Amino acid sequence: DLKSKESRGALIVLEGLDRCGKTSQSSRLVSSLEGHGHSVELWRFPDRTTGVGQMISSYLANQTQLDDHTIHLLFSANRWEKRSLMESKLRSGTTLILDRYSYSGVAFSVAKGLDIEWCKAPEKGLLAPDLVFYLDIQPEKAAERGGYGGERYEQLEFQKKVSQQYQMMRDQSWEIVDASLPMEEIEKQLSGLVLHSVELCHNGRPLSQLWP
Ligand code: 2DT
Repeated sequence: DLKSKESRGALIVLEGLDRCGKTSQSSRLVSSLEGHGHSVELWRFPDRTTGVGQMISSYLANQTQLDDHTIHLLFSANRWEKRSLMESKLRSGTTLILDRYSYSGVAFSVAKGLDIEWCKAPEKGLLAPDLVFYLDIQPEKAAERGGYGGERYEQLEFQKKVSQQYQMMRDQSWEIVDASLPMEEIEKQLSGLVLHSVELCHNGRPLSQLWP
């Protein structure tokens, strides 16, 4: 059951707007943890490799149109299809670094106008992260970084709405990181906190479920 006291890996989530740097930071974290001798994997959501993930990917590429509720549930289903593997990895002692998770699911859909409680409901029962980082950047600054790839949500006006939703959702447990700092500085902040969290999990911190 979820209360088992065996040594387990930590579930770490990185969230933020497009171009906030979370993808680079996720892979730096993996290297850093490996360097400390930990077993660690980098996962990202959406996971575009599954059947559901391919539907999401073509929606994001504007190749298909879907009702806002429908795509919301597909993003959630894409997490549910990975849930049992996620739990077994964690229980076997592997730490998982997630590039986006349920918070993206809620922030992006609520930014479109969907009801927040409706958006949160299908996430209930997924594994709760041990640590959530929010890489904080002004939408305008993120847009200046360039490299929006032309996917559906990569537009300044929409990113501003997503940013507001993240601000609404975040609580005291989140680690807010200034994403405009130099990469090395951010990396230092993140890896210190992650190593601490990994230690807590190894020492028996119980796994819990959304929404805590
Ligand atoms: P990437 O550019 O990081 O691949 O994200 N999104 C993501 C949602 O709308 N709901 C979700 O549940 C998740 C995980 C964020 C692709 C885009 O999909 C959005 C950006």
